[in-house]
Amino acid sequence: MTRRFPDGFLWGASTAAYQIEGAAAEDGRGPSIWDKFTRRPGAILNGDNGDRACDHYHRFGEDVELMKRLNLNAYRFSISWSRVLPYGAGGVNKAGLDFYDRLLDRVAEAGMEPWICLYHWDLPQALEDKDGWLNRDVAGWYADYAQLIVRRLGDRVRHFATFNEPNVATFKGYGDGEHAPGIRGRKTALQALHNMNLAHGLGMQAMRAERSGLLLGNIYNLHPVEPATDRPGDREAAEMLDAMWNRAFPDPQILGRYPEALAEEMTPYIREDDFKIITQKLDYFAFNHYTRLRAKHDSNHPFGIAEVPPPQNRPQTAMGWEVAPDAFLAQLKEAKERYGNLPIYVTENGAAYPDTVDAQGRIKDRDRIEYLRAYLTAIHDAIAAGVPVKGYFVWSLLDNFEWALGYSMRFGLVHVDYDTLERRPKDSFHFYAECAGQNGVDS
Ligand code: IFM
Repeated sequence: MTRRFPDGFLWGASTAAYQIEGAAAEDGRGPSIWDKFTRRPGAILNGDNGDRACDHYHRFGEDVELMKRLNLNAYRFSISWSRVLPYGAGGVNKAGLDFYDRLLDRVAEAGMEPWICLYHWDLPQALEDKDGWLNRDVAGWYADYAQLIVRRLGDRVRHFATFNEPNVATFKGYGDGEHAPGIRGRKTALQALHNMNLAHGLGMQAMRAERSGLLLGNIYNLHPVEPATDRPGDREAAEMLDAMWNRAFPDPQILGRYPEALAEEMTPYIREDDFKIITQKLDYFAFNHYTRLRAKHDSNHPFGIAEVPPPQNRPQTAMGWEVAPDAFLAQLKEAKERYGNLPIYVTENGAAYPDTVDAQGRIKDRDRIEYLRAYLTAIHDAIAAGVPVKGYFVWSLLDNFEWALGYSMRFGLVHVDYDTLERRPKDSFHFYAECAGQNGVDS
């Protein structure tokens, strides 16, 4: 049976600059924190980096053609801040802006609506050299950058998102140190978190001052959390993970307060009127979702948390993430209940599996197809239950650089041969093209 989605539903794909663009030192791009972090011995699996990635910078025309074949009506990508502002502030790199012009023109020709995310984790290294997200001034630098992008690209783009998964950028970048810039600490994570919230608020104000009629939001990262056992330590760890992972950004930005588990500890960072800046009206509620999380107590972690893998009898992806469409449905319902009746967009969802190219050159990624089918069915169920889901963006169009895991994890609908850079649609590509084409999922 085909479950049809409401008319006008958005079928998209998401990517991120550092993960696909490559051309790291071309046409005046400045280094970002990921260019530096990937040089740290042991930081990235196999010593991989994004210098060349999928070479999307030169092959974007071919990639937009692939999106056309997918029947997409939306494409979400991020801007590399250091490509347009090599020093983070001042000194605009015209060649960098020109690249995004060319990309947007192609996206428009292909009949897709562009969604721009301003920050997908790649802070200019020049700003990190001034303490990056630990320096309150970063909020102003970010707002200037946001304004520049809207000034230059806002005539062709309506949807802008201030951040992608700010929780990951702070807690992995400045908390457990597994992501750039690789800082480990509790206070550093909290300081970065507050400064990122401030940047969101100032960025929203700057974009609205620059242009009217934009549709603005932030892209959260929401995953229901369970304690690994009933022990008090594990319950506390789950509560803290829920606060940090799920609530630390949408709560202040929409509800005007930090979650209870963090509230007291946040007070040293909050100045008078900060919440007036942070709590801006959002035009949509966007979030990324992949799985359900389990937490236990770990005294070596800055926040006392260790993530626990799913029980062995549960299906899981190559990332070790449980396939749990029931958790997704619960998350969709909770988003509506907790944050009000904003239009909801799922801006990332997908799965990594160890794909292989067979002798006929085909990639039979049945697991990924079944994952997508189950998660799209959950969206259909959510809509039937009154949750206003307006669009879905698969992660990802292409296999790409999966941060600390380098190129070992393949999330794409399109296989990328990292030696030749040849793109090869997987079976899931055809599945998703059919869903987008018929505005529905067969289940
Ligand atoms: O690759 C990432 C992406 O950059 C952010 N969301 C999760 C994806 C898979 O880990």
